[in-house]
Amino acid sequence: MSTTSAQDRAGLLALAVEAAQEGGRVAAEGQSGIGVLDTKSSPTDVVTEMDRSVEELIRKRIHAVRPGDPVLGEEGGDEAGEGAVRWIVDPIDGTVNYLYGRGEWAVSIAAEVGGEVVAGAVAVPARGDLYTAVLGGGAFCNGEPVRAAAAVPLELALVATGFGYGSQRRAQQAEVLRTVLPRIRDIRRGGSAAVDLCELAQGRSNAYYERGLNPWDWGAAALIAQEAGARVGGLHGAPPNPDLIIAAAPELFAELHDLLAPLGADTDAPAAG
Ligand code: 2AM
Ligand code: CA
Repeated sequence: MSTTSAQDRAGLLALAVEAAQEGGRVAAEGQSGIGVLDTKSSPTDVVTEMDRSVEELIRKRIHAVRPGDPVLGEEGGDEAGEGAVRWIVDPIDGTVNYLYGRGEWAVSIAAEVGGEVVAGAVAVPARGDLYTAVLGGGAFCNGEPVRAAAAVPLELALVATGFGYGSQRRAQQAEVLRTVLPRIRDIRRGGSAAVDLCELAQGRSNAYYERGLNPWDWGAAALIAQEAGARVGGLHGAPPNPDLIIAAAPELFAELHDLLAPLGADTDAPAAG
């Protein structure tokens, strides 16, 4: 386990929570304005602008307390620093939901030490929910402990997933789903990877898988799911990675893994023509 003490991790979590909640407040205030802004900027530009400014605000918050720490963010990229903690930030996860005035979007902040995430906070402002975890300390929603659902047979599993933005990737994801859908209870497509993993952590689904995520999408929420008792990983024993992430109670993880691996769930469709 990490070299950080429980006290260190609690301190890092407190900063992650403060920054996620402040970022969430600002983003939530901005959401209602989308669509009624001047005609020069498209709604997509407005969301991109909000992503940027919320990430900037989060970087400032973190650096006010820990000036030397590097930050990896979806918008601002990998910013170097001498500090021992690397912060992994997704200012708005679920941007399409955000754009359409839907509630399923999150601000996600993880603190990583020596390559291992030791604290994570995911704020879901539209619902007023805050998910938190520190490594080895369990997972919480609004301060109450949460647990992932116990394993069920695959045919009884409610499985959350998401689809990429590119057409070739989506074609392959539809192919995979053609085999998966008849074998499970049902599919949910929420639109935010961070929320999907947090809901798995509180038993609102049985499993989750998705291709094409980046570390900021899963950083905080994967720790929350893991601390809630879920196994979170890639194919063939790999850690979560952009090719594929799977999360579920361990026995169901194995079953879903063995279904997905031969289907090429970690690949894209060949180019047409
Ligand atoms: P985003 O809202 O920050 O873009 C939707 O299935 C989930 O996957 C969201 O968490 C979304 O993050 C993420 N996602 C899907 N495709 C992506 C891509 N091509 N680049 C970045 N994030 C992606
Ligand atoms: Ca994201």
